[in-house]
Amino acid sequence: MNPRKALISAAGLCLSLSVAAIAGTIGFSQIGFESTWRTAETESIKSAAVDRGIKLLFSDAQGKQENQIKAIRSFVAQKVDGIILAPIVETGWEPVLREVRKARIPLVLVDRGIRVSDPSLYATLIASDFVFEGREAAKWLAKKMSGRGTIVELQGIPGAAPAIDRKKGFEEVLKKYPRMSVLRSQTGNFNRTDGKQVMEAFLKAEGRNINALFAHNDAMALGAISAIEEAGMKPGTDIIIVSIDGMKEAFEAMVAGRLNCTVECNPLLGPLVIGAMEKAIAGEKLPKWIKQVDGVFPKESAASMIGTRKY
Ligand code: GYE
Repeated sequence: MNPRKALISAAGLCLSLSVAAIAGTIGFSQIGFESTWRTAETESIKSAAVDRGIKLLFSDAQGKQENQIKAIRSFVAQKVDGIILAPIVETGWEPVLREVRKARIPLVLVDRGIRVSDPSLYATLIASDFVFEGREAAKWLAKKMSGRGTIVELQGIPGAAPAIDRKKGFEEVLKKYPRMSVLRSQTGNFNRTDGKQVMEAFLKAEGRNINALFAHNDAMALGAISAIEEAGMKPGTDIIIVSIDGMKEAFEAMVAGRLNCTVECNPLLGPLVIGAMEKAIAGEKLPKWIKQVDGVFPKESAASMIGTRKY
């Protein structure tokens, strides 16, 4: 090949490589729509893909891990350039992720971590530190309750990283306060309806013995707020409530005095996720955890902060 021709075909190769890296097809396996937090995340990822000219194949698993596994297999069969996975639970991913690696498709985890023996099964995890969030919720509550009182806890989906780690962080701090105790702790599956139902059961069993509620997300706290009101009590006053996510709706509840504190967990991860995916496709090595930094927002900050909330 003459040098000129070689140069032209090299340029052509570069062009097609960069087009493949930037404007390929990516599959996204989402958990479902358990909360508006998740809807905000989905929208963020979809619009970041559009901004980068990427074709996004979206699959909603309707809350079932088996559907996520099926979706991943179908992405592999379709020979996508990359896969984004929001894993519903921590375990059970190794076999399917090995298939993905064998097909040489980079996989980016978003918003929840997984437990695998071999970290090379995924490129990176983009998520918050849930142990930190649980600790912050407990620290805020301990201060508010002056180190004494009874708590009920609404947990997230059993086996999900944020449910496990938020509980862990919360308990870790609570150990320092022997006069604070968790009366009851049960899952509300990260959704509003279950949050309300489980809070109704807590109220039936414990009545006015409950001083505080720790909800693993805002959606369940909002459901619980309705249950408390229907039981003739004042949420935010009769029962102190701290939750996690920092949704605009939580800020509205704080402005209305029905919620006391929310610990942020940012779902607007689209640009970060797509950016990381492009790097992974280009063969760049990424840090194993791209950690999000979250703030704590007590009721007192709600009125001045609500205008800045984007989800
Ligand atoms: O807190 C919750 C959601 O995985 C971090 O899942 C996420 C959590 C979030 O449905 O609202």
